[in-house]
Amino acid sequence: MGLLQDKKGIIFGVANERSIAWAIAKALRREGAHLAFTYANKTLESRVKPLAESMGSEIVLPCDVTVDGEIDGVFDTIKERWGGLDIVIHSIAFAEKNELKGMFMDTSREGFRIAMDVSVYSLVAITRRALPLMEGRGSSIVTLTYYGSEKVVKNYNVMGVCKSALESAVRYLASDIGPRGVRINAISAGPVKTLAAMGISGFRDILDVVEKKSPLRRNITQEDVASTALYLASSLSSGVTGEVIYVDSGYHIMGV
Ligand code: NAD
Ligand code: IMJ
Repeated sequence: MGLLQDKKGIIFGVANERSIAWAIAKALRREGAHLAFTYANKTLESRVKPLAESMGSEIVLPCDVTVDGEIDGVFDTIKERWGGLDIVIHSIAFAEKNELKGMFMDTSREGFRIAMDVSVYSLVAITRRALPLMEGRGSSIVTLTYYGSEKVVKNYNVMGVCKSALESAVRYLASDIGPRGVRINAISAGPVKTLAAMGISGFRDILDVVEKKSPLRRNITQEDVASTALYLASSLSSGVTGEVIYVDSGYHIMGV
């Protein structure tokens, strides 16, 4: 029997087969979970649907997280179809491309708002709606963060400020939902080549630095992240909440 036999989970943030969310979905499915998927827009619908169908998922729903009505629609459907929910994977981030270069101090008011809305507020909005379906069944919420929340990483700019807020939100949400038996944690993943890393100038150099300086002397893979997500989604982590767990080959522990 799998670690997640007959558990019900929803995955936010699959864009393609390279997405961290997709690797997590595969790991959860392997352990027996039934999964629902959401997609951000029409273009992604055609990418996400075949992936979801390839693992026998029957629930694939539109959800642009900047639209309250779409998040409502997702949880209305989950309530109707499943009546309850054990796992939420939040693997979403977005900043406008021009905000991910140059100086942080040049971040526009609108660029800041959009990045915070999509990358941080979405976790709050999702958690609030998921809670009634998740309480009292040992459920777990997992989100994704990055080292740029705590140290300055070139070009990460407003996303770094968003990830600081996201990690803090994980702690406040953990305090809110813990008494109702629901856990929430973040995985701080090392750099990995996905759509969200494409076209970022200097990304190759960052991968090289991690390979040279991290204790494990290698970059991480989506599967490394997925294994930790599986642990956080399952009862193996039943005493863990409000935490940020690093899956970064140990990179963040190093000084000079
Ligand atoms: P990805 O591009 O595959 O995933 C990002 C997802 O965010 C996409 O599926 C996209 O559709 C979704 N998204 C963006 N705007 C949205 C909106 N308005 N509504 C709904 N969904 C929206 O890239 P990824 O690397 O798998 O990123 C997943 C998570 O992992 C992000 O939170 C990212 O910050 C985090 N992360 C990535 C890395 C890395 O190096 N790739 C490292 C650490 C953390
Ligand atoms: C992103 C930008 C700058 C430096 C970066 C990254 N480094 C890493 C990332 C060093 C590892 C990837 N990452 C951790 C992210 O959270 C990416 C978020 C992101 C990426 C894009 C690219 C395309 C776009 N908007 C984006 N918004 C958020 O238009």
